[in-house]
Amino acid sequence: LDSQQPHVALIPSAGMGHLIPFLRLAVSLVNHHCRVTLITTHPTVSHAESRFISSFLSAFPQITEKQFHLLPLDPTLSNKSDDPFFLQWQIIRRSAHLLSPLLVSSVSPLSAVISDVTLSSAITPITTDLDLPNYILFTSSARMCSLFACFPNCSVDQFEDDIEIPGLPTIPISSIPPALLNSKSLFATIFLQNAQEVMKSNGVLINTFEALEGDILHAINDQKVLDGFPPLYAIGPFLPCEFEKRDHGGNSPLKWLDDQPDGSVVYVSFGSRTALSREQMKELGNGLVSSGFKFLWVVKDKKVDKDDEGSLDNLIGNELMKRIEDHGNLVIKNWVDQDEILSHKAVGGFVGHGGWNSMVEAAWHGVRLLVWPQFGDQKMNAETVERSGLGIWVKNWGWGEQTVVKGDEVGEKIKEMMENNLLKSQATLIREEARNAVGDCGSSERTLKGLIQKWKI
Ligand code: BUP
Repeated sequence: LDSQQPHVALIPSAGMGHLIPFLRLAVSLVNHHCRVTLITTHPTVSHAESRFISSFLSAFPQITEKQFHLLPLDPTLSNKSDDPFFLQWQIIRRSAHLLSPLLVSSVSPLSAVISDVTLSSAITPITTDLDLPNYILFTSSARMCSLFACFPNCSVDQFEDDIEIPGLPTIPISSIPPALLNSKSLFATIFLQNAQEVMKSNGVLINTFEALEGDILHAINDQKVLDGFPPLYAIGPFLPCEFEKRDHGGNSPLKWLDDQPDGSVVYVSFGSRTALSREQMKELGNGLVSSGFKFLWVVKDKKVDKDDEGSLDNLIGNELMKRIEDHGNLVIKNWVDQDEILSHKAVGGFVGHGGWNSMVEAAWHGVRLLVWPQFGDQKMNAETVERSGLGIWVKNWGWGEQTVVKGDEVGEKIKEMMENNLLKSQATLIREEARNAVGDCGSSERTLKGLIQKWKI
């Protein structure tokens, strides 16, 4: 074994928005000559997670898999959330003590453990006990990280005004993830514990880059936001990889995209765990048709793919479905290769929920955005996207479960996004900056190399 070769263990959390960045980070570490151990949780919540893990492991036989068999859910928590992914985070946290033997029995000793931020307060005691360098992957924007850093100093129950973030613009109360507004909620309790514990970590890695969130990265790293916050390593964009490609059995949307004029198509997807209400789905469909732009719409009906079995006609209704198809549009209800779509020259705009991975993917491909936040960190992500000039969002559209936005309004906003030439040129510029960031002398590449250097014995 090369004694100079760092060995890194990765511990992802549940949900594609958490797994995908870990797998992409793993590939990047391998490309930078690190040895990688991936901790895989069993069972997973969704089919998509299992499929990605197995295709990843067959593409990278040099990566060691350590299977982490989870305990059952603490029965007292089963009524605390209706989100199976959030409950799985609790299961992983509860099972964390079972990780110790997986982290010590490695063939070569570990140089670093990188775990998802949703698990940090459960994992830090384990890494401390084993005397292992402990890093966190913050699976959201730097903007959200600024709230995370300040959260222990905020008195949640007094959240009435905008939240002061030292060194940065304030965060409007309306953008704070609703679950954080009740200090007694399980989500707020865990968020707080993670924010406290992260202070003991050796560093925080994040999928963002200078041109997208430079001011926020500097404010955090200059200790303006919070004195003593660990170094924040911006090493994005994380690049989509070959192992993620899927055989569509001849049904790839690419064939349809190939027939559309350059930059003419609106791609619509609300991520892997957001199902819009039936009513909102109909309004969105009407809005898309009324925008006059061609669209490719990925529909989801249930939070977890295993439960999502209804037919498209049932979901959208025959009448709307017919109008959509008569106008020559495409609606899909399966997992698509989002990277393949965003990189297609026919795609000109993206209507998305503000999931951070998707936002960074849009930046990577220079596709302008209409962000429509549904829950969690998504309004904060939308704000950061708007500030960068990559997209727009409508602040008064409210959270997903609270309001139904009318089709006409949606159609108008889509038109505004697609017809805005400033957004278009800014998106092209950000694409270039994203590529510079991970290029040979780019900021993210230098940061990652410096970090790996620290891990060498
Ligand atoms: Br759906 C879907 N194909 O069909 P986000 C998603 N993705 O490649 P989320 C596909 O999943 P959280 C599909 O490219 C991105 O990498 C997409 O992550 C990919 O949102 C990932 O964008 C989705 O962060 O997770 O899934 O809602 O809210 O936890 O960030």
